[in-house]
Amino acid sequence: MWRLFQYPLCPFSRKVRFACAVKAVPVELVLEKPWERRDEFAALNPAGQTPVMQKGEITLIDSAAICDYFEETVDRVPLLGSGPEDRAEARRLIAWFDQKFYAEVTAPLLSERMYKRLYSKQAPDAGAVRTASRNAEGHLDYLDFLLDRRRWLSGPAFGLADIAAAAQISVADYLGGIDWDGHEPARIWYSALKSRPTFRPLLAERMEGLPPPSHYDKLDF
Ligand SMILES: N[C@@H](CCC(=O)N[C@@H](CS)C(=O)NCC(=O)O)C(=O)O
Repeated sequence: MWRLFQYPLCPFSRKVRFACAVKAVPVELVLEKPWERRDEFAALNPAGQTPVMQKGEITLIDSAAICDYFEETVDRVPLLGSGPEDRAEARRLIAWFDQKFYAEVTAPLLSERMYKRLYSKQAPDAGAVRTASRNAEGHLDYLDFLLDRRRWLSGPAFGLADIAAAAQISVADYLGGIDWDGHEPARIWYSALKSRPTFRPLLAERMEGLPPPSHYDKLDF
């Protein structure tokens, strides 16, 4: 079985887990806290980042490379769309969430509300949290805009763009950075994802010492 080195609030690991669940690829979770800088983990991934997937002699690193690998090797449930234009649009949105949303929302929230609280024992910087939440608001506006025009984020079919977005948003939501009020299209889309058996195990998981807000795993939020 594939082993996935991850921790519960790593959005890139959530993306890989969700994609593997949809493709029915069984995965064994291995807890890895990248900030602990374990030598054995550095030997596996010189970048020292989660997620890493390993099976026998094969080591896969980077969520985009990992998702591409399973898209190429597992026919079940294609996740990138059928034509080159569909795939380009899906990849644009995957990069949007992996890079832009992560830099503007998820990474500052992880730093302020997870890392400082659990590890460096500092108070969060309220200004940084406010800025991340304001940025999240802008991203939800963009989701509403897309979902007013499309059934799923990159087009008519559910795919990796939805998975990448749900991975980032679920972590930001866990950390209290998402205000769903006034975002009906995004809320309906996220509620549909939350009800999927392939996504529910992610929502059931908790980061030790850091409980999520009460609405976090509710279908009606
Ligand atoms: N591009 C990478 C990003 C992975 C990433 O940034 N992982 C974070 C955890 S969410 C990490 O390991 N950070 C520790 C570090 O960069 O030293 C991917 O998509 O897998």
